[in-house]
Amino acid sequence: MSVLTIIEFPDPRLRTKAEPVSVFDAELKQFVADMFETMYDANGVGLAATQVNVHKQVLVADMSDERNQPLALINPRLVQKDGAQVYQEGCLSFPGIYADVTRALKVTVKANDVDGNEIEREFEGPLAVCIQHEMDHLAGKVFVDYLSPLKRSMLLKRLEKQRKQAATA
Ligand code: GNR
Ligand code: NI
Repeated sequence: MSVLTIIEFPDPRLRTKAEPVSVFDAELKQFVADMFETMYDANGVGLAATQVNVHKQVLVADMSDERNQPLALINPRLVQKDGAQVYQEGCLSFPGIYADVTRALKVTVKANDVDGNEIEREFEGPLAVCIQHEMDHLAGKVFVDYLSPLKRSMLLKRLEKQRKQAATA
């Protein structure tokens, strides 16, 4: 097991589109275990493989307070979305930055589990936000892409400022 390095904006590798997984072997299971370890270590509620510079369609999530409901989706495909919700999002690739984003309230996703079985699941509320946020990462998209140019440049300046302060602290 290992904690992997999370890449941060504006690293251009965050724009890479992930490739589908076709081999469901022990190496994949080890990678998923490392992604969970990395997500829990960073106190995140989700993590996409893109964020650890692995460009395969793999995401993990756990929105439970007890951190005991791990969910791993391989090759996730959105098959239905309904309604809308606004949720304040953060991202491990944008430490300390938060912004309201509007997304679907409910999503139905087809995916593979770590053994390669086809699964279909419905997600609603905060977990649906998380799944959409992670699926965006796999497509090379990040949450600030949804903001107005003004709001985005404000937040990105804040990110720069926080980094400079952290460097001299
Ligand atoms: O830890 C995370 N928190 C979060 C909060 C609101 C909406 C989405 C997220 S996902 C984020 C972890 C992360 O960056 N996943 O890509
Ligand atoms: Ni993120």
